[in-house]
Amino acid sequence: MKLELIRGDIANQPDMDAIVNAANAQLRTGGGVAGAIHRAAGPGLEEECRPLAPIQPGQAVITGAHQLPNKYVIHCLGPVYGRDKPSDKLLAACYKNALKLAEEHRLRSIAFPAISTGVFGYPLDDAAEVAVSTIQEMTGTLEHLETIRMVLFSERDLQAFHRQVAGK
Ligand code: AR6
Repeated sequence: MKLELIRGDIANQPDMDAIVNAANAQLRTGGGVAGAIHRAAGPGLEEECRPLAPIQPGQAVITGAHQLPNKYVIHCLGPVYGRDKPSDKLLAACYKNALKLAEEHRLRSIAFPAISTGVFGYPLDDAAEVAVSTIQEMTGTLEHLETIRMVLFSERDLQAFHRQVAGK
């Protein structure tokens, strides 16, 4: 399994089987990642999401990708930092549950944004530590996934993830 770190837009990852949405509990469009994904996917995505909502912090659900170039969108509800506790366990559960869904669907590639680090206020370095360590812990259980890509929005975010992978 290869862990890639890139700077980019989660809604523009055409070579990935699935992209992960940093969703809200109602699985509606919103700002940030959710806004970008729903805009690119078109209204069919929100329609497919409606009967699956609400979801709980740490939970993940899978839908089709509609007008996105991917096969699936996996929607995760990250913890609101300081409110949904324990935040680190709930954030780790997002990554674990998304990876489990990807495996169940025999996907070979998945791209994640830095869940909870925008509107939900999770400090970036701490979130990077949870994301990278959870992905590394799950590696042994992955049969189908070959590529896990973290798509970071800014250079600063990308560097925080690089530091985690380098163990610094
Ligand atoms: N591609 C990759 N990363 C992005 C993109 C993008 N297009 N846009 C923003 N980011 P957020 P959350 C980064 O707020 O904290 C929504 O309104 C962003 O800089 O999207 O889990 C939902 O409706 C940040 O580092 O997700 C929820 O209500 C990270 O992605 C709520 O926000 C996550 O930012 C979810 O909050």
